Amino acid sequence: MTDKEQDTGAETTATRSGFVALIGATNAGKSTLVNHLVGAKVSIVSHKVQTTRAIIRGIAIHDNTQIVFMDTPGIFKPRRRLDRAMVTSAWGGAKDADLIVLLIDSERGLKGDAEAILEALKDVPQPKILVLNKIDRVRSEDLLKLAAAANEAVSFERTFMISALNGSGCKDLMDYLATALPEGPWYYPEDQISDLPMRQLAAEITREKLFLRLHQELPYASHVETEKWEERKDGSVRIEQVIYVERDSQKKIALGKGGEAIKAISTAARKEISEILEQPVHLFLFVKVRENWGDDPERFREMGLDFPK
Ligand SMILES: Nc1nc2c(ncn2[C@@H]2O[C@H](COP(=O)(O)OP(=O)(O)OP(=O)(O)O)[C@@H](O)[C@H]2O)c(=O)[nH]1
Ligand SMILES: [Mg+2]
Repeated sequence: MTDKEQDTGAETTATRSGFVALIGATNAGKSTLVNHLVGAKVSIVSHKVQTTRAIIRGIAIHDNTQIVFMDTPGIFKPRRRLDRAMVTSAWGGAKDADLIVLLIDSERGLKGDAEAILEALKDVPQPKILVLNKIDRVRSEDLLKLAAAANEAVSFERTFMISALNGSGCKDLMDYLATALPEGPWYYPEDQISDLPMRQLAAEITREKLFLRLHQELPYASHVETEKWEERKDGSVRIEQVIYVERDSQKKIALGKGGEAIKAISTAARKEISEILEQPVHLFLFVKVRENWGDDPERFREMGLDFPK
């Protein structure tokens, strides 16, 4: 048996592996789907738009196939420099993939960004799969109409209708992807589920709590970095993170009255990081004003984004 093969008992089957890029408008449910398919939280999710900022790889094994999902930032009309970097990164993810999955929020349909993405997809050479998500929210007649309209615009290999939230239709999608990817050795060790270092995932989790708790412009004006990570003798870990905001007024909102907001964010983040690490966590959050972090190449590098000129 070579390392490309696995003993299934009855016969020897070659392994398969490959990269699947999930692209779509912001808020379509890409990160929710990746987490569901990987079976663990690797990418943060919120009800707000533009939650994911850089490509996150979530790794799943289905039968003898290792599927590396690339969760990408939602595609939308960029305004700020960070927006441009996010959208460029999303299309960059598509370039590197064996298969492209376009995720559409069926409730929103082709309105807005989805239509422009379909247009741009026409020039993408890889095989493309259409996935209509959030079917728990729409009538089946509407789904069929949407599937027909999207298939008219782009030639998709297959169409799936799923709910990333409750998992319906997801097994069919996985069955298909597992056989559609090419034969070859696995890219990652069997037990690896993400390529994100723990320090960065911990910063992302804090950013998710910030997105969930704070409103209006603040989530978009903020950025979280893990600055210190200290394993302690008693088995706990001490983590220090900095929340960067752009203005003093935003710092006040992030802290909240009597520190109420930052305390709630910190408690929620600590609980989740501790569950993932399976060890007690002491989390210290600091809010710093850095006026132009959105134009600072160093911050982009930290996020895993190229800095657009
Ligand atoms: N009802 C319903 N809600 C869903 C489903 N999938 C995702 N959502 C919700 O849609 C919202 C956006 O989900 P995300 O996974 O963050 O979407 P995204 O495409 O990664 O968004 P960006 O990272 O901003 O591009 C969240 O509130 C999810 O809970 C679904 O199948 N049904
Ligand atoms: Mg996302």
